[in-house]
Amino acid sequence: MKILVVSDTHGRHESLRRVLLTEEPVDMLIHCGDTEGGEDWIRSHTQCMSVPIVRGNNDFFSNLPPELDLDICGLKAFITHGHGYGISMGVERLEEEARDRGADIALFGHTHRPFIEERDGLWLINPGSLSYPRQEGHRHTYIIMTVEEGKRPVFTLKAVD
Ligand SMILES: [Mn+2]
Repeated sequence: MKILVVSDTHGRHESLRRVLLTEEPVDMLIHCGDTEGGEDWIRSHTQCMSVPIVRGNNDFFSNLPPELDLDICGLKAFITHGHGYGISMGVERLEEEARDRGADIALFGHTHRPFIEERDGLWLINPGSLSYPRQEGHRHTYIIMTVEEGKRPVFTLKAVD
């Protein structure tokens, strides 16, 4: 399975449009929150039928779910925006929650900085922001996650040119 993981688009879709042109077809598009009202645009501009999106701290009036636990090819993925776990201060509280849930992968956003790290069998993954990146260089980033039953997931960080 090829899964596109994005976050923090904040209603601006120029980069996401380019990512979809480059990466589709994908089997799943995961958005880790802060669509800022863009969820309808996103769902209608991808060919993908599976588009899990969680609510971010700027998604005030949405009825998106705050968090999701998904089974992806036998891997348990915990999806959250992350602001509820003090993610700007560090990943420790998120890591604890993900372990409590028995997750193999925690997907989050909020910091607008890409992050890929494996800690004792738990993957902590943040694709960064496709609209307002804050990491050095300020590139609009996303992650392609490749999963196959019984194999280790592969996470590739990519940037929009
Ligand atoms: Mn944000």
